[in-house]
Amino acid sequence: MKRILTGVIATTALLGGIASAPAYASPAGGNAPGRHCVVAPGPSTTCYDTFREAIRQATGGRVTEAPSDPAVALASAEFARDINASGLASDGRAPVSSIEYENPNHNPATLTFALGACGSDDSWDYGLSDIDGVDPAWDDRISSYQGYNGCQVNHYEAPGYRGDRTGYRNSQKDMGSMNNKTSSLRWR
Ligand SMILES: [Ca+2]
Ligand SMILES: [Ca+2]
Repeated sequence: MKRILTGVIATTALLGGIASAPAYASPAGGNAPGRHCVVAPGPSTTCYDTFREAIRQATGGRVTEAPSDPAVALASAEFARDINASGLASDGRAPVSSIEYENPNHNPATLTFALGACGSDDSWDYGLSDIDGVDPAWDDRISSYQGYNGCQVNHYEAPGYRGDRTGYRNSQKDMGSMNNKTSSLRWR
């Protein structure tokens, strides 16, 4: 099933079975650089002061002891195991699909997409056609990323999955020519 996040139009029909995910409040001016933001189905974006709190919220309280430094978390096999294991729970909450980072090498500000796990085939599972719809502060800002729960991520230069792209990958510490260009994304 494909789920499309337009950023401005979100209906329960579009979101199917994950519409029952816990409600996340909309940000109230919480998109300043340096924050740790979580995108849940809806879509809704909520930002937190610390990476640990963002991960706690993104995993529905299942991962409470994430390292406070995102780069340290990304280097931790235990953290990856915890994030993937948290996606196995069938409580209606969407598992973490990927974590996107402001700078290369997985730091310091983060944007966690908790849209769901990904299937094993080559068709895409989730799409965000314009990152402005969830957080304009993140347009042309992503510089590294890591997929979880079976997800590979494709990053596109322009809205609507157009322009240059990274191709579907599980992780990049350095996005090369796509550094600071992402305006739309797909997960598979
Ligand atoms: Ca950047
Ligand atoms: Ca762009």
